[in-house]
Amino acid sequence: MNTVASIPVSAIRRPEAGVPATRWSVAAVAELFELPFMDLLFQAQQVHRAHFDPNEVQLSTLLSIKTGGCSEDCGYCPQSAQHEGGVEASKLMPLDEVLAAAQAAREQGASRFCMGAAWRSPKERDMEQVAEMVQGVRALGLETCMTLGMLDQQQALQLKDAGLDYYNHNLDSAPDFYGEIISTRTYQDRLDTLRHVRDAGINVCCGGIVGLGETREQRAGLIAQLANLDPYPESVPINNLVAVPGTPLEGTEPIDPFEFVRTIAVARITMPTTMVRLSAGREQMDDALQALCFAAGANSIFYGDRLLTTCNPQAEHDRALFARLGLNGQGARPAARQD
Ligand code: SAM
Ligand code: DTB
Ligand code: SF4
Repeated sequence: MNTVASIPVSAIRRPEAGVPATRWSVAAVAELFELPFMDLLFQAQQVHRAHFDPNEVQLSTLLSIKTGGCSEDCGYCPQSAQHEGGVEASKLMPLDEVLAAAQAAREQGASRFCMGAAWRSPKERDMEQVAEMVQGVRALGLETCMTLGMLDQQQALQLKDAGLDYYNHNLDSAPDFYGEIISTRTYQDRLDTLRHVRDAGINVCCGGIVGLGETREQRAGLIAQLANLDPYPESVPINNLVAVPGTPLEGTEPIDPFEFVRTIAVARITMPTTMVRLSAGREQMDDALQALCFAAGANSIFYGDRLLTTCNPQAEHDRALFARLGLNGQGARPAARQD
């Protein structure tokens, strides 16, 4: 079990395949959160530099391929049909429109294209169409990611056969807070989907949201869950709640920005070779706060003017920010995981 007085980088390196993951207790993760801010950032930078070029940030572009009308009741989400004034439901986007968006993303400099659908889980009749999307986007030379809700083993294998590189499915919160936010699917349902994705040989993208009204202990609980997945995810999106009008979480008190940076740093320390993605919520952050997130070990962003249904900073603004910080927007990869 890790303690955090001083963690030698060698002790927290990701274990080789087949070796059980280093276990993180919630208490040990909570101790990281308690560190003085500068000590925490310093430790996170050390871990980051041991595994990555600290000036590289990977760029993923999102596209909502099926928007709104979702049967689930996730309290943060504007796409749930259960919330008043949710976004209008649309049908699955035609392949040519998806490919046009992917091409545009590539031209803007994205290395990964992530397609999201507002589904509880894909229906059998949808699978052929989404498989064609994966094949088409891959043929453009982009990495592919999908987030379609829960998958069974067969569906995960179908996506693997189509060439899917990553599947995004978030744990969202600590197990002891989860029930406050979502009632229509269980924490175990999410873990089962993650197992199916892992067993199919698809890279796992799994993270969560902060600022839902959870405690620091519960943020530590989320990070411990992620870090103890065996192996831990290749990609960990950390979303800051976008409190959308009409959702049950409208009006939620925003989290202290330094606490958000702490969450990034703790994710970096506990999952040294993962891509930590500074995800939803950048539109509400200023440039200085985003720079702190990169200093804390974030090395990926969603790039492009929209997330799924909400706004993201303009690509031009991100390019200017990267230039000011001397960051390269590329397909960053850890040395340990280079193909
Ligand atoms: N329907 C699929 C699912 O839930 O797995 C895929 C799309 S869902 C929108 C993907 C993730 O986006 C959620 O798990 C959540 O972490 C994040 N998300 C959704 N709405 C958000 C919001 N308002 N603020 C921050 N993150 C959000
Ligand atoms: C993730 O963790 N964040 C992205 C992506 N995975 C699919 C989605 C953020 C959605 C923010 C709210 C919206 O735009 O609808
Ligand atoms: Fe549906 Fe996903 Fe939104 Fe939950 S987060 S309501 S499953 S689209």
